[in-house]
Parts: sequence; structure tokens; C-alpha cells
Amino acid sequence: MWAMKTVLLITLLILASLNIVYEKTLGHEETSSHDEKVFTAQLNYGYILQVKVHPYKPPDMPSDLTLNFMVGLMLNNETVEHITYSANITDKTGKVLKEINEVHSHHGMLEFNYTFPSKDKYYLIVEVVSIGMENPIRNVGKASFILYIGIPEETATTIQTTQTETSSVIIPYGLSYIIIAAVVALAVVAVLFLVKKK
Ligand SMILES: [Cu+2]
Repeated sequence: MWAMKTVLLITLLILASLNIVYEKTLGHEETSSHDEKVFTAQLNYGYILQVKVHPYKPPDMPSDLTLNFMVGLMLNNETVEHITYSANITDKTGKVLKEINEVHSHHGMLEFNYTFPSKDKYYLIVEVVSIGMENPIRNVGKASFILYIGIPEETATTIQTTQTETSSVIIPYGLSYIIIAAVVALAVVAVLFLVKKK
């Protein structure tokens, strides 16, 4: 029993160190080229709002505190065209700092840059005002995303989570999860093998 625990402990330590090595080498290389976060939110009628923020990897931040935002709308994995958007950037108290009011995009994408006044927590609120040119679709929905500018992301999420406030990382670390999962699976097999041998 004691030997089993030791084996398990050593395996865990090896796994932990492997993980650190990976983050420091491969992980970092990846972030320099794909330093982008994709926020998504489910809106009404099956539409999915997608906001690509570049470069975004809190607490890292360009020294001029400027980020690029690319807003798009998807339906059944296809980009939707002819969208009228409104978007706001507010500070953490809800004070509006940048306002984009009912801008129509024929190709469906809304792109803008914003220079944040200081390192802090902000909100990006995007509303799909309407879709289409004639007989536009309305009430598609609105989503709010938290932006951590030059400060670490809060891991404890005590924020009110309505349906439109889900956000997730799509691109950056898919590969690292697969590698870690493979290493864990191997370790489990190795431990089982050692235990059986006794
Ligand atoms: Cu249009």
C-alpha cells in the first residue's frame, strides 16, 4: 500500500513538471503567433456571436494598451451577412468609454481598435440590432464579455451568468490539452501495470 502511494506520488510529480516544461516551451511559442482569444455567446434563433480579440492573453498586454476587435455572427457554422451592430466598451462600473451605434456591415463583420485608458477590468457589450436589408430580423440578442486589460483573469467567477454571458477560448490551447491527456493516460496505464506486478 505504501509503495503504491509512493508510485502515485512520483507519477504526479513527473506529470506536474512535464506540464510546466510544456507551458514554458511549446506553449509560449504558440502564443506569439496565435495571441488571440475568441469569445462566443449564444444568441436567439440559434445565432452565435463571435468576438475575436487580438492580442489577448491576460495579464500580457501591448504597452500602448490597444486591442483589435473583430465581431462576427454565425448560424449553422456559416458567417451571416448584412448585420447592424451596436457595441460598447465600459469600465468596471458600467460607464461607457466607447460607443458604436447601429453600424451596418454588408459582409457581416465589425472591426475596430480600442486603446484602453489604464490597466483594469472592462466590459465589451455587443448587440445584434438587426439582420438583413429588407424585413430585417430583430431581437437577436446582446452579449457582454469581461476584458482583463493588463491584469490577471479572475479564476473565481462570481459574475452573474445569464445565457448570453458564456465566453470560451476556442483556439489557443487545444493541442496542449490533447498532449496532457495522452500523458495522463500513459501514467495511469503505467501505475496499473506496476500495481498488478506485485
Ligand atoms: Cu447589408
